[in-house]
Amino acid sequence: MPLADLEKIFQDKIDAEVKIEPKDWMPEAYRKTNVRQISQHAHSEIIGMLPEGNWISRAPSLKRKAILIAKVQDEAGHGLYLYSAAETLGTSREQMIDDLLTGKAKYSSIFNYPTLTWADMGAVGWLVDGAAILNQVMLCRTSYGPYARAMVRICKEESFHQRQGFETLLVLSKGTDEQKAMCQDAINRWWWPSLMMFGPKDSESVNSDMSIKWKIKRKTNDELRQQFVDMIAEQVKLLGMTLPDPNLKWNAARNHYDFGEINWEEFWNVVKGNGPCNRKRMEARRKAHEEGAWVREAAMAYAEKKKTREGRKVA
Ligand code: BYC
Repeated sequence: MPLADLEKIFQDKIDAEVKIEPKDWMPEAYRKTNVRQISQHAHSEIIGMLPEGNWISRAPSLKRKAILIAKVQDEAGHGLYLYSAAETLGTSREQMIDDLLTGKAKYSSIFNYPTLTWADMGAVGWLVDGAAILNQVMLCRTSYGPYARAMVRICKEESFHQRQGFETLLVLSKGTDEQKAMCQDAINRWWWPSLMMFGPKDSESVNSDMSIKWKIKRKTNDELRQQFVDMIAEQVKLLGMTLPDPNLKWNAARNHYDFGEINWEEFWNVVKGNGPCNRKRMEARRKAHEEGAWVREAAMAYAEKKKTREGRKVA
């Protein structure tokens, strides 16, 4: 069939809200964009375990420790569903992981900031998972079937994560003066990096036009960021805390909150590998990969053995 016809069938499906499945014809650029976004998303889930993993051994009670372990374990699961979704596009897990370890693939800028106090566990859950969830609710309707289906379960788990973060901060916000100050300090440090999670301004977002046309993204970076600001500006009042932005103000004419300018220089600096924890995160990831080599080898040897045994039974 001529290429133009294949492209028309593909775009008609997208326009009619029919999901694209692994064996369907798709433009090479659609495949590549999905591999890029899904694998970067998977890497973010895996690297995202590190800032919170930092607090498992120091959680203030057994209950808090159990909750945090469950959350971090969920993030590992999310990474694995997402690697599997990307594999359906014809890339291998080894390739994706190699791209991460050699610095070719990105992961979310947010995980390059340090988690300094227990309140950071609350702020990460409330703000970071809160930002992630807005983006991911939209991705439940993304046009690539395996990605959309992975997101449904991920969103259910993320909404629990966000609530546990908010509850952690709520307890601190009703505590001693020191705990209140710790809560405010964590919000101050995580607010601006959370806004950066949504990516560059629409006018600077190189991938958005095609991704919106192909319904990989259903909302733009700025639309989601505004939705997040509107949501958090209200929720922060319940904590009796403030957001560190003197320009945050309700705008009745727009029916949205106005907010101050993001430090884009900081954002690009972190994306390029020069954030406060980029090197540390990659070192930890490389170490874990090397130390896990024997597990991968053992799993492969077991799979081979099982295949040979089953082959013998059939013979
Ligand atoms: N950080 O054209 P644009 C979680 C890059 S984890 C780093 O707008 P796009 C959690 C972008 O990749 C959830 N890089 O891109 C886990 C592009 O560069 P390339 C993470 C960023 O793809 C553990 C360039 O900038 N969520 O919840 O159309 C514990 C231009 O940008 C960032 C996802 O991964 C950034 N923040 O839109 C707790 C969601 N932003 O690739 C919580 C899935 C942009 O061309 N991803 N860049 O070299 C997406 O929805 C989209 O990829 C983005 C960016 C909205 C992030």
